[in-house]
Amino acid sequence: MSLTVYCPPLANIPWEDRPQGSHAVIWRYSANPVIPRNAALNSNSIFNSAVVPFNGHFAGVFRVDDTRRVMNLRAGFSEDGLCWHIQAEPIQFICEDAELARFEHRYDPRVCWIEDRYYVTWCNGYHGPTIGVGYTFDFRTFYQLENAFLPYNRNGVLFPRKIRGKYAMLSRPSDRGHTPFGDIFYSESPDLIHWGRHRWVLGPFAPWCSTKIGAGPTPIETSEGWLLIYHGVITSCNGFTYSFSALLLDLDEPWRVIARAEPYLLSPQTPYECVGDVPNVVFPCAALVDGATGRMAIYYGAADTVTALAFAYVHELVDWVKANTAK
Ligand code: BMA
Repeated sequence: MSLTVYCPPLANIPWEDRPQGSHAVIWRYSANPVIPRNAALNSNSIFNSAVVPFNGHFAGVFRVDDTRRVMNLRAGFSEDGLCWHIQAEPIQFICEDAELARFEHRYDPRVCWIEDRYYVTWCNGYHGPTIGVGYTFDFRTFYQLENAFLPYNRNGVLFPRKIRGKYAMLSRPSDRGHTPFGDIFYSESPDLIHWGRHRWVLGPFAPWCSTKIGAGPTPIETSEGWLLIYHGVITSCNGFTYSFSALLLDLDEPWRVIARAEPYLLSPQTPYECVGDVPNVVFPCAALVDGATGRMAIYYGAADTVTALAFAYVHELVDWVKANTAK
């Protein structure tokens, strides 16, 4: 069956062909890391960040930990999705409630175009981590809405359209620290303020993700279901190792998993993934898609230090998920 990818064309998607002789379903950018740790003023590290098409080029919200090791978000712009200009100052969200706007920490942003604007979700410190929600039209002025959930929660990822008439979000309830558990849940909202009808989606199921899992980039709509890339964690005697894989969710009832691959898709294996402030981490937060060709450019944080890029085709990834799902 031929797959339909419900995404607009993106002819200028960053892209590199699969290396000669390789049959891999995903391959790394040869010039990784695409964003080095010191690509912004006073940055200790730039990782776990979200990019989207913007005005014929690209824009994004970046996790920049500064040289004080304060975790915050900065906007950035790029002509080609490869060379990024990341702002010297963190985003100042405009928020009606000073209590809500007070800063504890902000990290791991996702950006999702819905209807008429770019929504940003992130891990927002409010007496512990929870899901911050905001929006922007131009990546210059940002507005902050209510937190989606009570603490503690992380990895809030919006769907790019309403489902059954409601906004929809995946999230991962957690604890205050380096959470040693974690399942993905689905929630819906009439207004992006009030969230409910929570449904369990998936928990750890294979050794590579036996500690916890969490949604990654905005889900990609296809005729076979929502293609979701997500991270999973295994605990070894040396701590956590973060890999990522992919699964398919039902289009109308996205808490129902149609297929999920047993193996990981990409695990930390290169020096920039294995060595850094937190070794052995690949953490995807964004995927650009060219609806015309199915090309994907997946942006992921590597070793909590730099941002890396990998390429795939949506239709090959969907086939791979289905072929690697346990019968
Ligand atoms: C998670 C988050 C991510 C980070 C990962 C690995 O709990 O803090 O930002 O990449 O741990 O350290």
